[in-house]
Amino acid sequence: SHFIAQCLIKDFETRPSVTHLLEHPFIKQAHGKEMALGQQLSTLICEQQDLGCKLKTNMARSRRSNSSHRHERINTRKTLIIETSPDDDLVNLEFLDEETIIKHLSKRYDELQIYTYVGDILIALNPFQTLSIYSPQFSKLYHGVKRADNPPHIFATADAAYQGMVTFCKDQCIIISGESGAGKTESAHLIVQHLTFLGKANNRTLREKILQVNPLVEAFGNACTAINDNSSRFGKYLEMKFTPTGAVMGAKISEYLLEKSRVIKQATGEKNFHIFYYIYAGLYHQEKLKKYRLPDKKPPRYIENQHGKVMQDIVSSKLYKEQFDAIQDCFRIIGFTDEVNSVYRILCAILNTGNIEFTAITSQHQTDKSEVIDSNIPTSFSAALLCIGPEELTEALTSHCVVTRGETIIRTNTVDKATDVRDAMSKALYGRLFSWIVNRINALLQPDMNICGMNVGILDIFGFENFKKNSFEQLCINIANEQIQFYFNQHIFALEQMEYQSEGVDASLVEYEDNRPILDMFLQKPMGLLSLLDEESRFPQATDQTLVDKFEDNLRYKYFWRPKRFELCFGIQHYAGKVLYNVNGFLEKNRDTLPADIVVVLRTSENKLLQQLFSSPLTKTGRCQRLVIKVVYGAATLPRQHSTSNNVLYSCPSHCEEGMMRHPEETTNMRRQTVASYFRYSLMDLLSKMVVGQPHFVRCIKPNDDRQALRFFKERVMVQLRYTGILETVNIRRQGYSHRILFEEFVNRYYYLAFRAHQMPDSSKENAVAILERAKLENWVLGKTKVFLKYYHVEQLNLLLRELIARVMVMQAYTKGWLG
Ligand code: AOV
Ligand code: MG
Repeated sequence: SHFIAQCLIKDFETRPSVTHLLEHPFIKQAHGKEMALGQQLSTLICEQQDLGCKLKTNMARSRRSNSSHRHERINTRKTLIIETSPDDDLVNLEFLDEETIIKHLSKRYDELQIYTYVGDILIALNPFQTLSIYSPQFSKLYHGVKRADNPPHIFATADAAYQGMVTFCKDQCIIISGESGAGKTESAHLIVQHLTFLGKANNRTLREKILQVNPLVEAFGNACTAINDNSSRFGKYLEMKFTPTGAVMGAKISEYLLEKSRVIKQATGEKNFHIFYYIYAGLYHQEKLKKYRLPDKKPPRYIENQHGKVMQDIVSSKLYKEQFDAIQDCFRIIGFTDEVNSVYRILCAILNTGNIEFTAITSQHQTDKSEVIDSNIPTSFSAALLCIGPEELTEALTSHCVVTRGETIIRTNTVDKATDVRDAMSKALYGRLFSWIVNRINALLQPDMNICGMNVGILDIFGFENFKKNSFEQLCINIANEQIQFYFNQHIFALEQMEYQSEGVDASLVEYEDNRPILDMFLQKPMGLLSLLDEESRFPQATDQTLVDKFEDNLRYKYFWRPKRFELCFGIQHYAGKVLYNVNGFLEKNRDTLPADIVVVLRTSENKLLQQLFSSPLTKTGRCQRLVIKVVYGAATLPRQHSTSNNVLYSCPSHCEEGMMRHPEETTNMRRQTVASYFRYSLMDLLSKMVVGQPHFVRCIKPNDDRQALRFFKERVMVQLRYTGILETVNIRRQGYSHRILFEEFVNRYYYLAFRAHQMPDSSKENAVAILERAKLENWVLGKTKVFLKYYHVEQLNLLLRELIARVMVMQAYTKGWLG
């Protein structure tokens, strides 16, 4: 309906008034989707008027001119020039080697062309400066046109996903990868921006709500690191839901593995999650610090920069204050109610909890007892904000219950133990609050369940990290990146080449770096690194030393090394480079225990939100059955008949069979969940979501480490191109056939191009050939059961189909005298 409307619009261009046509029966009857089409048409007419007919006519004329170089002024105020160039797609380069690719990317970067295609994959170089190429005019420019008509752009990728979804009623998935600071999160924002533009037929409020989701979630999940001032400290999969006619109708976020340890401690030069600074600065300026029981002379310890910065830095920051206002707006627009007050109370309670300090009590009989210092002020503040008793909280922090032979004994905590309990409580509060916010957003943006819609998923995870000191968090982040790289390889290389062989198609094979052995080393059971970590975490006597020894004794892989026998570190040769990990704290971080005594106290809270957070274990209810995992891993994108034993298949973690996943911190009688096992589950859950959609890849590249505009460091880019396999990708896109469609599906989709509507031809090979010939495509081949197409063929076919249908509709409209 969208393109019929577009076509009609073109026809209406010369007519003075068109609005009466909205009421016309043709518009109302088309496809039985009366209102959708009517609204669509009305929106397009408004857009048309906005843009000015002249511009549109010029653009259409320019497109018709079919020149590869064209100049267009699309913004009268800024006079921006849009120009296509032969190196927009690296596949078109005559000579192909690393040097040539770098030379072209560098030249393009100098000209601020940060985007380049490799066939259907988009390379995005981080510009490290604000570019004026993301305005609504650009959204219009990249809407529903042939890709080669415009220079490469992130909007074109979003548009391809949207068009793919609407045309074939198939879910889509945009996978954004790249190292930390390469521009994944910015790209994800731009994709959401363009998708809300494309799907705007429905309602404005919803659009505004969806646009607030990323800023809100990122205030809680992003933080300043040594590499990126706005680094994602969690993985995010945002699904935008659309009606069958392409109107946006809701959204859903899934979050993965928030780096909770950041709440209690940050590495040198790094900061806590953004929200803590926003709230402190915001409340300071509103003179509400007292209400939330926060100190006004010195910032709370968790956000006090231990590295030389002072209170003034936080409260005088205009940015923090403005962000606080912006976050309040986000909450309001998305539809949060008074709950926001409880969110602030919990955040402030966490800050107060961090200020609780302990001292040892030494008496004749006991040396392992601790008490709270400073007349309990932070403790009582924290307790007041959490609506729990201060004595109960103090008791839960400084002692714990042990049940032996049916008898409950109370044992005291040492200062170290009490400090650990305090920090565990802060982490648990923050982690659960974050999950609650995500769940609440999902409830508020849930689409109408009666409409069977489709979605475009956007994956933005934490990028590959290699700091001076790398810990358990970096290990998890880097394993997740290995997994995404593996998925890319599977999709681009492995599956394609397996199909050439099984279908008897003669196409040269491309060699690529398979990172499956590294993933095996991490994920295999029972001898993979994560399993060994879990095993060691179950021994109370285990130490960092025994852990790293265990790794060294069992991991016989060339990707693993130990620099020196007695040092508490090990190295991994990841797909993206060597990383040295320090095992200090690995076991504790993996166990991530929250003492039952704290849960018991928090459950007594009178605060409704807190009751919700702790009333029952938070669960992820992903049904993670063996079958799902089998499909997820490796065999995922293969058609069923090719699901051979060659594909990677990892066994499902035992807990998945229960159909639910407990939060790892929860202490139970069952065998306790560790962060590693939860992480493994999260990866599977993420993949199971991704593989149902048609993937689109965006590969973000960081041109320099100084975060400077217009600085292109050849060596730095070369490394990223190498480990992401760009040269091989160019090769396979040039030589290969990225689309393989069964004859039956092909004929069903495109028969209209060669047959009459009522003919309903057989889904035979011959009919597929008839369509291909009629469409005048070149360079396709036939397999035993499938048509093998180049990446650009599908776009050509779809455009032909759209044009044909539109022409027929307009002709019908004329024949019936509606437009005459
Ligand atoms: P990341 O998501 O890949 O890192 P970001 O998307 O946060 O990286 O980008 C880092 C910074 O680069 C941003 O804060 C912007 O300043 C700049 N940037 C990136 N893309 C653009 C763009 N298209 N236009 C202008 N500036 C841009 V991490 O989350 O750390 O893996 O964990
Ligand atoms: Mg990010």
